[in-house]
Amino acid sequence: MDRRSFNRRMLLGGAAVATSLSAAPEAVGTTLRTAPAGGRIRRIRLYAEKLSGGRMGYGLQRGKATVPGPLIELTEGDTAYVQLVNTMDVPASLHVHGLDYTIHQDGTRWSWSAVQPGGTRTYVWRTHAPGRRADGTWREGSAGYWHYHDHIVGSDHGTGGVHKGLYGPVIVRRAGDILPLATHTIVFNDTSVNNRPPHSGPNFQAALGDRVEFVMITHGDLYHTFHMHGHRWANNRTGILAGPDDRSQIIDNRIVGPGDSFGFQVIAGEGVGAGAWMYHCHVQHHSDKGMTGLFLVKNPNGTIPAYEMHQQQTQDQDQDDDQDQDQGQGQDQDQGQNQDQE
Ligand SMILES: [Cu+2]
Repeated sequence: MDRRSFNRRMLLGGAAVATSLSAAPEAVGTTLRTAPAGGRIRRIRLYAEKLSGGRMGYGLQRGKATVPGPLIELTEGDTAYVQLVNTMDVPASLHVHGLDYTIHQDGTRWSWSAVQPGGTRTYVWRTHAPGRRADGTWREGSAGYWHYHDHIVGSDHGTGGVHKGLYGPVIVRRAGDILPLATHTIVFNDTSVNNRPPHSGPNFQAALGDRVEFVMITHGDLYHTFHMHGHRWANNRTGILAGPDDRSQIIDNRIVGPGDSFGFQVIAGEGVGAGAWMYHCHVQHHSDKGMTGLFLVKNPNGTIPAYEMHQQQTQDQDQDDDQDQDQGQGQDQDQGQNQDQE
């Protein structure tokens, strides 16, 4: 063995040893995927549809609407042409937070940007990178965890549409942002999570060590505190520390109110291991009412410590509660928020 290959082997061996000391390492040699440069044109069609149980939802295909609606993922510099097809018998719209749009894309009755029953309308959402203004001040970029929702159904503020499920997540990334393996959306809407029956999740599955992203949105009339067990994140734009000098506060609980949205990434089970990790609203009478779900982190052999107890408890509650058969029993309900909208 020559000197050079010897050194390389030592380096690789050293890295492997160092990594194995942490409980849930990302794979050695894994190259993190990052957001590409922006500037793309994205064409997305969204269908607004009536769903069972009095719900309404947005979907990427006719007959496939979900609550929450599909994730729309952009990079700063991208432009999205979002065509809304209203299959319902009432006017509806699309109003987005955080992005750039003209008054004619506002999605309100006053801006004439609602969509009549059976009609379609294309909303143009633009995004921009940060930069210096002509006056020397710094202009923020569009990057962030945002959301869209109806602004028409039931009232001039879309109170009925939002209440019934017409909402969804938007992520605008900055070029170079770290991309997760999966993204899940949690919406506190009054005392429901994602308009589901109480005590029925949604639950989200991951393998130990996966990089998982959560988008957390709040709607309705109530304030909440979002808490996740066993995991923490940085209270900044990405939820990730930029480096050793990043002074962002590290939290595992965040107060949220109607119209709020934020997001973060975790390494599933990092430092704590696999398990049925709860997330819930920490306002006690909200969590007791069922604003709770599970982040199911699997061991390599597929086991999820403490999951059996939760399943048993859920069955007990299902027998106690009035039976809402509409949305199933809430187990393994990954909302599948990882679609590609190309
Ligand atoms: Cu709450």
